[in-house]
Amino acid sequence: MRIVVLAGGIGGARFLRGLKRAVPDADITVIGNTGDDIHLFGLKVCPDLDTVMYTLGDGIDEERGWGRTDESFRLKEELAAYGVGPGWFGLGDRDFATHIVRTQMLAAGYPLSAVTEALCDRWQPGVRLIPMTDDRVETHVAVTLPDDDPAAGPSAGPGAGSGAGETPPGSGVRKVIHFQEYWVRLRASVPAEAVVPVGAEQAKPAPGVLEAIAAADVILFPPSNPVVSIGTILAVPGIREAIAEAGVPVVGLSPIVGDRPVRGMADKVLAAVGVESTAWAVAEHYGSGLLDGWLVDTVDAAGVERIEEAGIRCRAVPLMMSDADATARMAREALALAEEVR
Ligand code: GDP
Ligand code: FO1
Ligand code: CA
Repeated sequence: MRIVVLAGGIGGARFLRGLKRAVPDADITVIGNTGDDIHLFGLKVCPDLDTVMYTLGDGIDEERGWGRTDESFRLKEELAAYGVGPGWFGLGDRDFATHIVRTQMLAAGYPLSAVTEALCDRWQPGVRLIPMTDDRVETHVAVTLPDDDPAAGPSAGPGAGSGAGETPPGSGVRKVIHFQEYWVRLRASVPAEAVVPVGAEQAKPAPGVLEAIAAADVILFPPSNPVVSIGTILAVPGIREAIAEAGVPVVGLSPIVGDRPVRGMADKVLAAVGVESTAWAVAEHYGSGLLDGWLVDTVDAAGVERIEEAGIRCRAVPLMMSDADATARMAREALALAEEVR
């Protein structure tokens, strides 16, 4: 069975581990989100691709869910001693090696998809991992920073000037910042006013992406972030259309359980696109034009009828990826629902 999975970081990676366990002989292609990518210290960092690669290659720090096992942060400390930041992003010593190899290969002219394949030669994730695009796409978030935020700049605060385009003191400073700064430094502590996948409109699907979708027997949306993970992948022109036209079941699993994200702050970015933090609102956001089936957690069983009325076949099953067996059961449920709608 050929399965295509659109994946972000932790939610996507953990689901994939369960999927591999549920169907060991499946041919799995993962289309990875690269909107979270960031350039730091001259290096190209691809958090979601690395999270999938390390998780499936047994190199992930299980507790954090990102970065390497047995990690240390001595290089980061040395950079900080030179006053070189950002200090808020935890690049570990072992992880740095991945970014150095990636950046070197990109500088030598290899596209990101080829670099990712080379990195996966080491990690043997047991799936084909393809970035959504080889082009640069960066998710940015529009926010109003409090006047006392270090990034608010000199125009903020009492006594600050009020030149053209500046925000009056006391009302905060409107800025567009990188997604990682919003997520990691600010911990989504201010509302996301807009989420923009910068560069997506001009991006082309990476080689193999459209081909894998066209050849798939089933397409799965794991419980990844619907806005900044799966939403960003779908924003690359051609990918959404290819999925809708593939003519095979498309089944998703809700990352929202009991009206909250299981982990992280997906509710903040859902609000930015006008979507409530509920399992059914996320299903309706994808829509019946894209989704054939949707799994919600048993605690959200009351919403099943509403989702089915929207033209999406829905089942309520346990959706907590608490261990490998529970996650494999989720994967089996997703594939069973795919057979029901086929
Ligand atoms: P990120 O890039 O690391 O944020 O990871 P993803 O986008 O792939 O997934 C993030 C989403 O995974 C969050 O919105 C979580 O709610 C969801 N998630 C994490 N663990 C679980 C779980 O055990 N069950 C479900 N249903 N969702 C989960
Ligand atoms: N997430 C954090 O919350 N704090 C970090 O310092 C951090 C560092 C980091 C380094 C490499 C990497 O691959 C991922 C890292 N992440 C970190 C996770 C990641 O950037 C985000 O949680 C996701 O992209 C959110 O979707
Ligand atoms: Ca991510």
